[in-house]
Amino acid sequence: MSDTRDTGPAPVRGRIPLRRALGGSWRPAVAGALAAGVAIAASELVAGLVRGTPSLITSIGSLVISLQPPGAKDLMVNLFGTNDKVALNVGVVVIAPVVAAAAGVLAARHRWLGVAMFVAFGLLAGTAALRDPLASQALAVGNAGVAVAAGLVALLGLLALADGLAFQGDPGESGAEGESAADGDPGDSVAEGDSVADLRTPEWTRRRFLIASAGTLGGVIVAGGVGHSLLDEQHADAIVSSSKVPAPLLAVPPLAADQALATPGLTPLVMPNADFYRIDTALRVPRVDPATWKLDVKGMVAHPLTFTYDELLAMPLYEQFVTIACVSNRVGEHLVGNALWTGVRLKDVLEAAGVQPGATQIVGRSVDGFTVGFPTAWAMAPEREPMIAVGMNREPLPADHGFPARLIVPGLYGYVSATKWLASIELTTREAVDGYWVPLGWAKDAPILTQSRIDVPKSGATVKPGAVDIAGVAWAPDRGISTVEVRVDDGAWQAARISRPISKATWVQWTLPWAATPGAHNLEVRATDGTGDIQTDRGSDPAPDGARGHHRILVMVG
Ligand SMILES: Nc1nc2c(c(=O)[nH]1)N[C@H]1C(S)=C(S)[C@@H](COP(=O)(O)O)O[C@H]1N2
Ligand SMILES: [Mo]
Repeated sequence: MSDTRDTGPAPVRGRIPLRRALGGSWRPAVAGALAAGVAIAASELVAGLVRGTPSLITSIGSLVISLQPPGAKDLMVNLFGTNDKVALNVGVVVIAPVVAAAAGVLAARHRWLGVAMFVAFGLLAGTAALRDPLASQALAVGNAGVAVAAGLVALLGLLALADGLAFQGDPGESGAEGESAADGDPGDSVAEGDSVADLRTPEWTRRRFLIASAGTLGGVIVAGGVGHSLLDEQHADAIVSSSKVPAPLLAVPPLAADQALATPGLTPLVMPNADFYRIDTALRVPRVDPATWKLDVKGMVAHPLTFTYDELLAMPLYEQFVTIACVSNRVGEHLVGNALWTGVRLKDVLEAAGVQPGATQIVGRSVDGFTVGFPTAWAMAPEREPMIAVGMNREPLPADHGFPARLIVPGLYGYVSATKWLASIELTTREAVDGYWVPLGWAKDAPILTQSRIDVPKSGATVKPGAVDIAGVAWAPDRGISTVEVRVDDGAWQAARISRPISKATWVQWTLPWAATPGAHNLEVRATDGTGDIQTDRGSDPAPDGARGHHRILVMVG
C-alpha cells in the first residue's frame, strides 16, 4: 500500500509518512474511542444527576427503533421483545466508540475532521433526545452539548499526548504535550511528526499516553456506572410512589374449583404480575408521577374531559379477568397472559364526554408517544367491557405494565389496543390516524386469533411410560373457547377436559390423560372458539396480523 485512497486527500510530500499514519494509528484510534466513552459517560452522569434530562444512549436507541423501515418485518418482530432492548443499548455503546476510533484516526491528520464528527454525533444525539416527550427540551440540548464538549476535551487532550509521542524528543519537557499539538493550523499539526524522533518513540512518552488512556477509561467506567445507576434509581422512585387502588364496587367472585386445573407444570390460570409477559417499545419504562399525571379525553367529543389520577380512582371501579396477547407471539410461545384488571369502564368515560357521530376510531396515546387505534364500534359493542385499567391482580398497575393507567380492550391484540402509561384518549376517524405499528407493516384491524399451547410435557422432554397428563392453555378472546382437542402421532382428535371458562375474554386451561407407550411421539393441539371456528393448521408468521397453526411437539417416552 502506498496511497491513502480511503482516508482522505492524497498525501502531500513532507506530510506524515504512511508507515506512521497507518502503523501508528492505534493511538489516535484509542483516543477517539475513549473520547466517545467520555462523551457517553458524561451524558449518562448528567442524566442521572438532573431529573428530566434524557439519557443519550436511550434517546439514540429509541430513534433507531422508530426509524425501522416499513417492511423490515423480522426486525420489528424482534424489537417487540425485551432482550432486544438490551442488545440495542449495548449496540449504541459499542458502535459509538468504533465510529469514534475512526474519527480519532482522521483527527490525527486533520483536527477539524474529528471535531466535525463529534459535533455531528452531538447533533444526532440532540435531535434524538428532543424527540423524547418525557424530557425537557432545554436539558436534552444541554446534555448533547455537554457530551460533545467532554468528548472533544478528551479527544484533543489524548491526541496531543499521542502526537507528543511523535515529536517530543526531550524527556524533561513536561506539561507541554497538551498544547504543542494543538498549536497552529490543525491541518498541519501532525506534519511536524516528520522529525526523526517520530520513528523512535521513547518508552516514557508511550507510557504517559497509556496512563492517560487508562485513567480516562477508569473515569468513563465510574462516571457512566454512577450515571446509569442514578437513572435506575429515578425510575425506582416512581414505582414506590404508586398509590393504593380502591376496591371495586363490583368485585368478581372467587374462582370456583372447576375454573382452574392443577396439573403440575401447567401455566396458572391467573398470571402473577411478576411473571406476566412484557412487550413495549420503551427502552426505559416511563416513570410517571401520579401527582401530576393527567388523562385527556379529546377529539370528536361534545365535552373534552381531563382526569387526574385521584379523579379516575374516584370513578365507579369495575373488575374483570381479561386475557391479553401480543401479535408477535409465535405458535407455542408465551407472549400472552390472563390477569384480573381493575379500572374504569371506557364506556362510562365516553358517555360522559359525548362521542360525536362519525367518530369511528379511538386512539390511545401514551406518555412516551406510543399510539394504538381501534374501532369505536368494537369498544361500544354491548358484549364487551373495555376499560381504563388502574389495577392488575388487585395491585396498582406495575410500572412495567403501564402505571398509572392503561387500556384493556377484550379481543384485540395489545399493539392496537392496550396502551400503557396512558396519556390521552382521542376520538377521531378510522382514516385520520394510524397507530404506531400500522405504518410499520402490521394490520390495522387485529382481533386476537385462536391459539392453543401444550405446556406439559415440555417439548423435547422424556417421560415415563404409562399414565401421563398432557396439559396446556387455549385462548380466543373474546369469542371464547368451546373445545380443545389433542391428537397423538396424527391419530384421531380426542376432546380434552377444559377448565370452566371465566368468560369469553379469558383463556382456558385444558388437560388430557394419555397412556404413553415407549418411543418418540408427536403431540398436537387445536382449539375451537366460541363461534364454532376450528383453529387452522395452516401455519403463518406473526406479521402482519398474528401467527396461525397448531402447536405440535415431540416427546420421548422411555
Ligand atoms: N405505551 C405503550 N403501550 C403498549 C405498548 C408499547 O410499546 N407502548 N405495546 C403494546 C403491546 S405490542 C402489547 S402486546 C401490550 C403488552 O402489555 P404488557 O407488557 O402489559 O403485557 O402492551 C401494549 N401497550
Ligand atoms: Mo404486542
